[in-house]
Amino acid sequence: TIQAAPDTDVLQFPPGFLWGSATAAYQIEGAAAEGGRTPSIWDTYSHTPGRVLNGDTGDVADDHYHRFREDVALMAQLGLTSYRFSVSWPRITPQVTPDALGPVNPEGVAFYTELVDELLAHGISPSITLYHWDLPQALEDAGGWADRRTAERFGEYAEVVAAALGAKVPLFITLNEPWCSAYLGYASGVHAPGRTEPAAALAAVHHLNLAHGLATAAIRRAAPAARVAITLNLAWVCPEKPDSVLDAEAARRVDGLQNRVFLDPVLHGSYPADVQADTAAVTDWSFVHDGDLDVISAPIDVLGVNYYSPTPVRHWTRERPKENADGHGDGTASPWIACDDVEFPTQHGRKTDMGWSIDPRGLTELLLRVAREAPGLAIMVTENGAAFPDVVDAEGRIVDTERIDYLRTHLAAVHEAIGAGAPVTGYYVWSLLDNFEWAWGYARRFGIVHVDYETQVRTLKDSALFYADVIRRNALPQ
Ligand code: PNW
Repeated sequence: TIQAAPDTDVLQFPPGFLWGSATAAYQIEGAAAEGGRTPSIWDTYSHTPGRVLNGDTGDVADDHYHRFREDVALMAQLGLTSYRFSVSWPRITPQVTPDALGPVNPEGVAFYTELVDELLAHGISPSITLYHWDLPQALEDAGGWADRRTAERFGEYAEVVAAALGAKVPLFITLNEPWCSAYLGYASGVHAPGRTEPAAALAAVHHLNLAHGLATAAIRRAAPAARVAITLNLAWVCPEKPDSVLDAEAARRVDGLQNRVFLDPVLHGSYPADVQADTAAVTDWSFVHDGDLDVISAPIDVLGVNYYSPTPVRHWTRERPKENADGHGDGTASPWIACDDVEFPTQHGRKTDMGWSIDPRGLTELLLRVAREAPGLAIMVTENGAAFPDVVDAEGRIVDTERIDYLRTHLAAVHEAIGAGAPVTGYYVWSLLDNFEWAWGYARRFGIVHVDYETQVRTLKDSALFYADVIRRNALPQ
């Protein structure tokens, strides 16, 4: 007879741990020109030839705008206790200009109200991201995130959403991954709006931080019961040779630009002096006004951490050709400002379909770092997951064993961080559905639920069944 596995083989999660999945408006909604919505920078970018693989756009995406009830039913079937989604700013205030928010669009508010009500009716707790990259195009036309007024209008938009939904929504996340918005949008140009202007990218960093601070104040006013978070894609920076002074210097630079330039103002009310000094030739940082850091450092309730892959770094010397492991240095612009002497060595070993290497230790390390740096602040893993090509068996089942393995090892990493004292209160798989993967269009699939883009039929992958089992047990079976 087979013996039951002893309890010690099971990694139990804390009671009340939130089990979720995450999506973003432009990646799933479609209905780009419906419900009073006006174009965002991602509409413009994806409709510009050569920007997105295969010319894909978010015009239809997963048609979630029309199918959200079916999608919430899927979430309920999986047993999700929370769902993280984003609100599309150009649905809420489609006539926004740099100087005025403009009227609130009742159709936009109605869509998200119906979605929230549907979630609550199924016992699923909504977590709203206010900005997941779909900036109204009219704001970009006036300078976008390089212009301070974008942050001011964002604060007003946040107040509208918080006033409309704050009584029903326990968690508002101001921004998703400002690193991507600033550096991929304004320095390397591989994301919308596709600009390659390092000075604008650093101004964008500050205006995104300011937008977070202004939105935090707005949510406190309009939805005093809600909790406030920001989601950062922090890097687990690994110097190639830990005892090399030059590699350590490369690591400091990358840590500054990706982690500390966002963590320090929010948690400590200051910008890292070394980052300001390193980038002095690019900008004088005069976009930071008196009082801004007080706004930005208003207390938050939760820090959201998105983690996919480690970041190995080393010093680059002109004596050897530079590696292109970050997809840059090949004629396209780099997202790494003032980092000519830094490179990202190619890693060996398993990789996802994005070419991102797999190392769950980074998730444990990042959660523990945040726990040390912000004692007592709750942490959520607001995104973690992997793209892999579909493996379909003879019965048509999607046997995504590699994704299950990725989720299993990363959940074990979260469990380890909790055991070591990190107050992690929830985990969201990226993503619920296959969706518009930005510059990669529909050619990369992150979903635990498969989407057939011809028919819009949704099919649970094996990873969805695995995740449902984890949720049911509130534990990771070994
Ligand atoms: C995140 N990088 O994006 C986003 O929050 C999601 O919308 C996205 O679908 C998911 O991760 C998977 O890509 C990132 O180049 C995009 O380092 C690019 C990078 C990091 C995160």
